[in-house]
Amino acid sequence: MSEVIEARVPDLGSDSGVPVIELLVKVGETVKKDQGLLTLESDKATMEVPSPVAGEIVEIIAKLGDELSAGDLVARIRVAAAASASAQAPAAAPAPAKPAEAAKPAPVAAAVPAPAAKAAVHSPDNGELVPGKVPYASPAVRVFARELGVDLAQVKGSERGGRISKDDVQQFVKAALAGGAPAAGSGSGLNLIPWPQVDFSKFGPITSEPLSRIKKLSGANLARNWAMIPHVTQFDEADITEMELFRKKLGEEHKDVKVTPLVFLIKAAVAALKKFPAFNASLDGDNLVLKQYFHIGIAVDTPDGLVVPVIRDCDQKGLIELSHELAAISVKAREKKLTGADMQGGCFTISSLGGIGGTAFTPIINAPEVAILGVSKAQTKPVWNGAEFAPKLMLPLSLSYDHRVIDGAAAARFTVYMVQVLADLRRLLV
Ligand code: CAO
Repeated sequence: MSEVIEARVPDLGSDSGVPVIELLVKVGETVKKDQGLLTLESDKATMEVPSPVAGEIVEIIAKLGDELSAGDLVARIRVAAAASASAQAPAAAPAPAKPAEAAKPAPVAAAVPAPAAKAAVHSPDNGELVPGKVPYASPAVRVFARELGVDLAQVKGSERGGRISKDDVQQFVKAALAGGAPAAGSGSGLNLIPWPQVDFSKFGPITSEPLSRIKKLSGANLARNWAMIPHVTQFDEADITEMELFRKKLGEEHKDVKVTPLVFLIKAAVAALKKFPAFNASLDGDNLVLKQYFHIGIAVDTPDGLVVPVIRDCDQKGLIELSHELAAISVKAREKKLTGADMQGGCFTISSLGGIGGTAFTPIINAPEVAILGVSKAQTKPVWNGAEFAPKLMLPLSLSYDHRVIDGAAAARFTVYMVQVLADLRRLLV
């Protein structure tokens, strides 16, 4: 019977966990020795974890978003017959037998990377190559392509074995800009003209500073989401006059935490997500993945840029518990202590600029979510009640939604429902 090998993360040269940004193989797939299994991306480098042997993927343990460190288990690989003998060579040291594994029929050996395996982890700076990946390109080239927004699947590699070089990516971009790339006229690609190159110092004194890491990361995400998702924004206003009285009362009763309108918005959003499940969904090719959990992302403004930590299971939490969690994640965000895990798994995002001002805005959807709620500053306005104008505290809501998934009528119903809930919180009990 063929042997099953454990592929583990090699020495990353750092103690902290590095997030998995890409899974490069599937269960059942045949891999070559040294073929990339997954990609890790730290703030300094992108690295692939190579397969220690040629064989078939039996199980993939690591998931997208996991933070991995040296020695963590990535996958189990059944060694190809020809490679079986070499897999028992010293580089694939036998695993300390765990009782459960010892009972399994196939012998399991851990391919704990020998020191030499470290060379298979590449940073964008050293330009080394990991073979066997489709699209076949080095981490450095993939980082380069990602920065330019180039889909490597569309680029033809000119190097041996169809490997894509940096030059191939540059040629692809040049051809696209000249209108000659496959993208032009084919309905794919943006076919944009180049970004204006301006020497601003010709017009007056300037200074220049690098964008923060958060701005660079969030900027790339925002640009992709804005370009790829057909956004429509639906506006409405909620009468929160009574909600405000209740909020102030709660604030007096709970002096240890600040209760802001945002926690009421979280509860109203959860109620609307329950009533309109298409908003609690993500597109996966031609499928819509409907989530049965209610994790809400909150856009938090920090000196370094925008981050979106996620509050989990908001359907199971009350206003005070949510207020404590909101305070905790805001502090964590501003102290730069959020981990990758804190920002994953969101279903729907709320971006509240209400504490600052403004009447409305068009928030950008936080993909793969399909909708985001923007909240502006509540103002007292005269509202006609059928007999007279009465002063009411009105809260402006701006719901951006992915029109591929959500129709305009559904978006209008969603916001109308949120408005009803916020105007009369008893609806949360219905
Ligand atoms: N209307 C009127 N007042 C509001 C309000 C609203 N919609 N929302 C909050 N307020 C009030 C609060 O009640 C609080 O008043 P007091 O100081 O008198 O108690 C004040 O504004 C400040 O609130 P806050 O900002 O501290 O708290 P919050 O819960 O509303 O928001 C947080 C928390 C972390 C979301 C917020 O601080 C933040 O970072 N917002 C910016 C998000 C952002 O940048 N979005 C843009 C995304 S698109 O680029």
